[in-house]
Amino acid sequence: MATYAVGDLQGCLEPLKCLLKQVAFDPAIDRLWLVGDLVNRGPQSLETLRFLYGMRESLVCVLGNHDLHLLAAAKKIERLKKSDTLREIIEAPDGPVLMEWLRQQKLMHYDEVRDVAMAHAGIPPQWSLRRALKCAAEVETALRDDNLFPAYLDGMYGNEPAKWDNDLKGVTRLRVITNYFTRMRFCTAEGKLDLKSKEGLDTAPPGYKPWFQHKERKTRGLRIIFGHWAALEGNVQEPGICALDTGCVWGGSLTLMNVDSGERLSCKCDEHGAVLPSVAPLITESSPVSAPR
Ligand SMILES: [Mn+2]
Repeated sequence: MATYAVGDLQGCLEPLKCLLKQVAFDPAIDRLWLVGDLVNRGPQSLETLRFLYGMRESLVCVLGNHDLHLLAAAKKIERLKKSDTLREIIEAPDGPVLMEWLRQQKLMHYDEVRDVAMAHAGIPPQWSLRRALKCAAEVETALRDDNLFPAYLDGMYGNEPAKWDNDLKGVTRLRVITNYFTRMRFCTAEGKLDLKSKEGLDTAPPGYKPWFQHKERKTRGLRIIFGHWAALEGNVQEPGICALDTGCVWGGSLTLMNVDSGERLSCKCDEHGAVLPSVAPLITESSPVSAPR
């Protein structure tokens, strides 16, 4: 029995299958954690969702910005962009079932036994684990509630307010929480977000840092698995922080990590997010299992 975490799939089903085969993944006993952004931009968004739904009992999944965008587009709350590859899901006969399943997923996962958390973009520095779980639960409740769901999606888009305040109410409050968990890269120590910069660690706007680099970060010591930030290429030298988005859909690779050993396996992809047939998956690196407390 093993537990693995995999980076942003974005509809890249073949690289996922390739990695699961490499570790002889057995859905009956093994577990797969997904950092979110299961769909969009890549070649097989619908097939990816179908595949995952078929093994849903073996999954732990947190939602990413692209997953939420799919739910909003399906409700006609947000229009599809030219680069979106989500129409096939929205128009599929089983689309409603797949999206209903997606809607039940979390914004943040915490494994008490391992003391490991997972969120698509990360956890803002000013939040403790407790606060983060509470905030994630607020959005998860809205997602699952038939009455709150449309209003939540309708109010979800936007970069403001840039910073958390416990006095925030309604969809504004849910929007900030969603931006932290699904879109964050750079922020200030107080958690003020910059949602425009998307490049590497050295491109922080003045006064901003990657969310995990703030010295005062309240989740220091907690292991955190995240995706979303392809420009990091999976390289973060921060104890306990595991970056898994290695840009599969952009001609990078898909990364699978054994949650307990930290061992990583990568599958190289072409610019369409398909497996490069001549390149065998490689064990690329190990990262420390436990962070200093
Ligand atoms: Mn993302």
